[in-house]
Amino acid sequence: MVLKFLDSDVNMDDYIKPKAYDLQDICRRITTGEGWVVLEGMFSSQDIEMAKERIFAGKLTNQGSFNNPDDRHNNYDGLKWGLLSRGKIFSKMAAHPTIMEVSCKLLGNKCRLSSLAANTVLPGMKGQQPHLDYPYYRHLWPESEDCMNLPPTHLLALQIVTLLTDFKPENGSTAIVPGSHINPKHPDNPEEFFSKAIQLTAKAGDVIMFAGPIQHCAMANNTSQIRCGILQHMVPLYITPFEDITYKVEPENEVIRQLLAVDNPHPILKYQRNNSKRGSIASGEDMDIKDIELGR
Ligand SMILES: O=C(O)CCC(=O)C(=O)O
Repeated sequence: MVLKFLDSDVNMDDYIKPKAYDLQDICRRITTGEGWVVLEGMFSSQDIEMAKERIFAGKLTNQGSFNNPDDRHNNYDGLKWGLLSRGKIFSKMAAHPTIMEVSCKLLGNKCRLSSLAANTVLPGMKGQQPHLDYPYYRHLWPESEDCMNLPPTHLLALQIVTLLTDFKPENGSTAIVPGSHINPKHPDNPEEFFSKAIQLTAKAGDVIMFAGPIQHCAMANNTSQIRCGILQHMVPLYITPFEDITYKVEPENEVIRQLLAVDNPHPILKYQRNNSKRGSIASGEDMDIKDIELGR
């Protein structure tokens, strides 16, 4: 397929600030408020066109295979992963200064990208299993009840959806349960989820942000047009990213370096065994004076 736009057509400097932008209010609404916000008009129609033609070049096949009960929503057919290696436009979108500002405020100044995927709900497609986002998967946590009850201001993930088409209830816009990120619980009972959920409405070029532990899912598309958004999952530097996003990606600039955590020194090698000696620590055989203690 011949693309209309090349990487050289991407302008990394013409970012648009969303309408009525108030950083403090956005952060309050995502954490102690209802858990979500819509930021209007952040991407031009040309940026959207560039992203769409790359997402729809080739087949829409999800290469994931996720089998944990809390992870099965990732088997959804509309998901296309590895966007950073599919064109510069995706780096531009992920590095939007407003996305970075809100992410840094909520997750720390060195927060990183955890995953960048597109989610398309084709006409006639069913919705996704209601879920919470990584790392709020039960198999990653102690088994005790309420173990995920961090204060809502201590977020471990922010989900950012950049809309490439309008989102409305008829075409499968995201459903969320307002306030469910405060004392997070998995939506094991779909009936309860659907009775409390609202569906978000926003336009192509807008950005939806919500707290990772909020109950949510993509819904069924009952129209004849596609519904598509980019899912940008951001986490603090100390969380292992969900997706391996670094392969084949050359950081374009400092912001992309931050997103990929290229300069993160951890884990640091602090102690190195002398290779010639293979004793075990338990047996005390490793007390070789030649072992190297590495500096701080
Ligand atoms: O596409 C959407 O509306 C939400 C997608 C989502 O929640 C996910 O894949 O984790």
